[in-house]
Amino acid sequence: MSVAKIMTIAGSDSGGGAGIQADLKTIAALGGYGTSVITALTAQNTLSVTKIHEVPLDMIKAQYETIMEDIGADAIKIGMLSSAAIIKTVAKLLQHQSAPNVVIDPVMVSKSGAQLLQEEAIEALISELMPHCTLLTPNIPEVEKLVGFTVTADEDIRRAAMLLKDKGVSASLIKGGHLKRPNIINTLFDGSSFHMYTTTRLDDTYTHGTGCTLSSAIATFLGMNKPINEAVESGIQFVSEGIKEGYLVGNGTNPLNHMHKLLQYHRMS
Ligand code: PXL
Repeated sequence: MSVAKIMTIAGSDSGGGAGIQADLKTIAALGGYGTSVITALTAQNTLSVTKIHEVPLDMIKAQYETIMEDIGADAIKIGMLSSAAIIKTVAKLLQHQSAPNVVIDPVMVSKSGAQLLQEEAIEALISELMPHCTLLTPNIPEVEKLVGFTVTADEDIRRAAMLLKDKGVSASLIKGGHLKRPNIINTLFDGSSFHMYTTTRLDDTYTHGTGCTLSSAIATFLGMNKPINEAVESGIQFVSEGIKEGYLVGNGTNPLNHMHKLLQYHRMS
């Protein structure tokens, strides 16, 4: 049978809730075939990140090229990149093999507060990587760093999305979870029009891995040839359901359930 091939270029979360582990579970749960280019290892649980080890640049390149030479990719999700050198390496790889459907989650800080992208790498993210991006999925603190102004009102969100487009991003999904509003409003700018997705704010106990899961779900749907607005809507729904069925794992921010679509099987066992 044929299957959508989805590559994740991201960091490993040893605690299993975010990063590569969240991506591969999400891709599999949605019926895609996941491959991975690991950029960094984190020693991490639901409470904190205790250590980060970056993968050497030539090994990042080798993972990408080896996958592409044989398997290929219908979509690529990009998460934690850690340093400017890794960003430049990944940008060069994308440029060389003009990849389709590139979803970039501009990961900067983990839920537990660890710095996953060095501050001085933000400039490289903007200039080197954003021009390759089909969809960028920043949260509010991330978009503020990328555009350089405070984002609170709807008009700030629209202004930020248009500025991101000027910087080379085809489309952006600005996630409104950090804004102090009763509901969460996520705003998609598809390059010409705005689409708003309003969801109920759920208990934030089960939110470790939500950003990674959302971007890999959207990449999977794009790889399956869904139009961008449907991919985003289905991705948001997938994350909301995952939070509702979250796992009682660890003593910090618990992971969402990436496998909630398979609960019918779990409940039979
Ligand atoms: O949520 C951002 C993120 C991305 N990548 C890795 C992470 C996290 C958050 O914990 O661990 C590897």
